[in-house]
Amino acid sequence: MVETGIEGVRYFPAYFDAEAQRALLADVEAVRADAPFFTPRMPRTAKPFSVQMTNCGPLGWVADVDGYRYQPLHPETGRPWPAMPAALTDLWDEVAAVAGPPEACLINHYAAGAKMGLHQDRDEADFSAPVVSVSLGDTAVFRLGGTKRGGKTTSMRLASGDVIVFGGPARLIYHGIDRVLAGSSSLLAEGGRYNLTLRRVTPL
Ligand code: MD3
Ligand code: FE
Repeated sequence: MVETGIEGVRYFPAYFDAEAQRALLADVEAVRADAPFFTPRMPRTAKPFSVQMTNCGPLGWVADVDGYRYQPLHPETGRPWPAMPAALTDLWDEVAAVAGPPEACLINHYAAGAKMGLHQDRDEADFSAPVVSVSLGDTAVFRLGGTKRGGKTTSMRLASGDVIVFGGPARLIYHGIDRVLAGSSSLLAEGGRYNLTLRRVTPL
């Protein structure tokens, strides 16, 4: 574990080795075969995100004209989200330091050119548990700010296999992905990046 100098942010570079990354990639491919990626949209304007999303676990995060929310069913197939892979619940048990299991794993897919603007994650009913992020594939240029919009920001690179945990005072920080560095990893044959975020949604 590496101290980031940002209170509440714990960084585990190369937490997953190459073999574990390939196993996790197979888990993601099994999830997407059952729960296809959908294109989230901004509430009201319906402007599409450049990132595609799916989920596993009992709840999944969705974004459409009606708003942002967690729900138990895929918005397009109407089926429950696939089960959370054991490798992810094991990761949560090792790094989250809370009593309950993760309830949602949001999977973001960044194809060439995709990015994510600065935002807070605040659609959960309880912020006492951390958010745990796993990166797979091409390296992302990640931006972190403070808990108020418009403050100073810092940049970090998240590479394939890296885990980063946001808890306590960092749970509500602004964050986003400026860009993904094409060709920086050979994990995905087609290039691009997956990010998996494990979350608690309901109070413990
Ligand atoms: C800090 N994902 O899914 S991961 C998201 O790489 C999201 O796809 C980005 O922001 C991605 O909401 C960034 C790092 C991350 C994820 C969730 C956080 C940082 C966070 C939640 C709270 C604070
Ligand atoms: Fe986020």
